[in-house]
Amino acid sequence: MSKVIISCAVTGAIHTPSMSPYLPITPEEIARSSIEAAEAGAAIIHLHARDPIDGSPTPDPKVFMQFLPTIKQSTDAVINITTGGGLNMTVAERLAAPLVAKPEMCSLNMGSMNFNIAGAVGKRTEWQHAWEKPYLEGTTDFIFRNTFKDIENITRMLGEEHGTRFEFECYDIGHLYNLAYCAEKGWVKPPFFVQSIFGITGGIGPDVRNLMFARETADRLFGKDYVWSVLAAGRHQMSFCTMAGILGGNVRVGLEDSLYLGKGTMAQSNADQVRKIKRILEDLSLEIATPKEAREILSLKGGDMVGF
Ligand code: KMH
Ligand code: ZN
Repeated sequence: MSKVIISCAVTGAIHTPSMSPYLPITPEEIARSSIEAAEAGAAIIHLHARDPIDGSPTPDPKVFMQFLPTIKQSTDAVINITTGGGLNMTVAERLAAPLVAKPEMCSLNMGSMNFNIAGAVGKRTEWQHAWEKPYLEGTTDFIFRNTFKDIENITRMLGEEHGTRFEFECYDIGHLYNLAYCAEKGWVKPPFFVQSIFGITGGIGPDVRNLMFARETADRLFGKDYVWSVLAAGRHQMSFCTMAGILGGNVRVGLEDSLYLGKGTMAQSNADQVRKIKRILEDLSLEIATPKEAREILSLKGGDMVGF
């Protein structure tokens, strides 16, 4: 059993400011929350950016550059920047910051899909910002675009040209086959960091049999050429990460994927979620990978080989 890589996705583009007072919004909050998460044991920090005024997702490289150097100078964590961006961003917008930052890692979403987070509106009637409710409700009519041409372009523009490696976001079993296609085409090189995602409406559901099938399918398609990680949305986050650890996989937590620490308890920080999964994994006699070990496992280019 190799050591477990803990990723932490600190803010994302799914949850909106009104949903939690603990969601990092400003560059200072994103930087501080990332540093705390790294200090708590996260080897990889997955990052989106937000408009500091209204908390809406932004692709603006200038906003990313207000927190990337601070995180890099304060931790040894691997920085992983989203290419998924926020809902309704064009692919070109989504790539703007990664192309400036040239990070060690980026997310890469392995297929177009419906990406419905309208359920997050729930019974809420009070919203801090006018954009929040329509943003969420609009996702019932939203297609998250990730064509094979998009994927090829991203692997070329970031992978080939800047040595960026990828967290392959696989929301369904078919996305694993899409990754195998990309490997056959030579667009991507092993080891493949496969992030199996459960519980997004539009992707595969959070059923343990799906977790097992994803693991078994990835074994069949990639053999020793992949490193498996798991994230699950909302209330499934910790149980799926625990099962992933037991199955020899790695884990992703963070307020991007769940605002909770446990049933009815909001997470007051990303670090709280990192500490919780670290405690669970260590109680299972699993060891946690350092950023240095994560770089070795994932063949990353090194924390200084970046554009920030
Ligand atoms: N929001 C997560 C379910 C990305 O940023 O490119 C997947 C994700 C995608 O983090
Ligand atoms: Zn993300």
